Amino acid sequence: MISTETQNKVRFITLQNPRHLNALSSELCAEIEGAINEAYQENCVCIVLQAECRNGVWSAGHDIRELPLDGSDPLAYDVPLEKLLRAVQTVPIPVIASLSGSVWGGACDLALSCDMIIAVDTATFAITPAKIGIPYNSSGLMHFINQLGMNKAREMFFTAQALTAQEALNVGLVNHITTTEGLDAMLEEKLLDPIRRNSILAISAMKRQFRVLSRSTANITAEELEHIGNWRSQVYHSDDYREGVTSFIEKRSPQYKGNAHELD
Ligand code: YXS
Repeated sequence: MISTETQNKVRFITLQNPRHLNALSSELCAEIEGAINEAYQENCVCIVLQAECRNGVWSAGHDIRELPLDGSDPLAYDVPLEKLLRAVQTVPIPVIASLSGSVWGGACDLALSCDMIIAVDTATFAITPAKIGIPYNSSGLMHFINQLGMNKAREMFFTAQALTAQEALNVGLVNHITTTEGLDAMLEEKLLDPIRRNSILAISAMKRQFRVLSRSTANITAEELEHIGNWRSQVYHSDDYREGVTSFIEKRSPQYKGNAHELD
């Protein structure tokens, strides 16, 4: 249901079930989650989620046919889709959603869970539980509130209407939009090449910090603050940090050798 490819330390994970509009079945969610963890274990510096679209659909969201009708929570903590969303948010390297089509429901939340989104100008974004009578879960609502602010989040959930790519760019949901023909080139130029040139040790520490800070309400626990301090200290005591500073002074490109696992 997926294919994977590595290009110069970046792992591309492609959803390949267009027949079913890449509906996020338990099987597909588990395959994507496994590929994400594998990319990190194999020391990739970045992950790109992309899809083979049909009818302009990147993914139609949770497989509706799998939604339980026995009264159990369709979005419980341990359902495959929720485990996938957490895997995207916690894997300590950047995950980029490259959207060549529309995302619906849980697929919209999957895109929001990524660190950045690049999309074609015909992409649309819809979160549709209200259309299907589903009370979305709190962690999902928090994603949208954090990314979009209360009013835009409430509009998306209450109307279940799709945002256009331009509207998504206007509210900061999307980092870049481009044409279908220009998507891969812009992804490389704007995001992948710069990330490849930078220190993955520093990036990984900051991804871990973003995760803690984005989940914090008004107060962060003392332990979380100390954990952040520890990640940062490991980086600024690292060879990468010295290499970053030295290479700048010596007017040459940095050659980083750090590894995200050093912070595990
Ligand atoms: O009739 P066949 O067997 O060919 O199947 C049809 C659709 O039933 C099927 N399909 C899906 N199957 C399972 N889960 C889905 N989410 C899903 N979406 C579609 O795919 C075949 C082609 O669909 P069709 O004819 O409607 O294609 P289309 O090109 O006319 O329209 C594409 C869509 C995506 C606009 C349309 O299929 C659609 O609106 N799908 C539902 C999108 C949606 O609401 N997704 C949210 C799923 S629930 C979820 O993600 C969370 C639990 S929540 O709701 O809380 O966000």
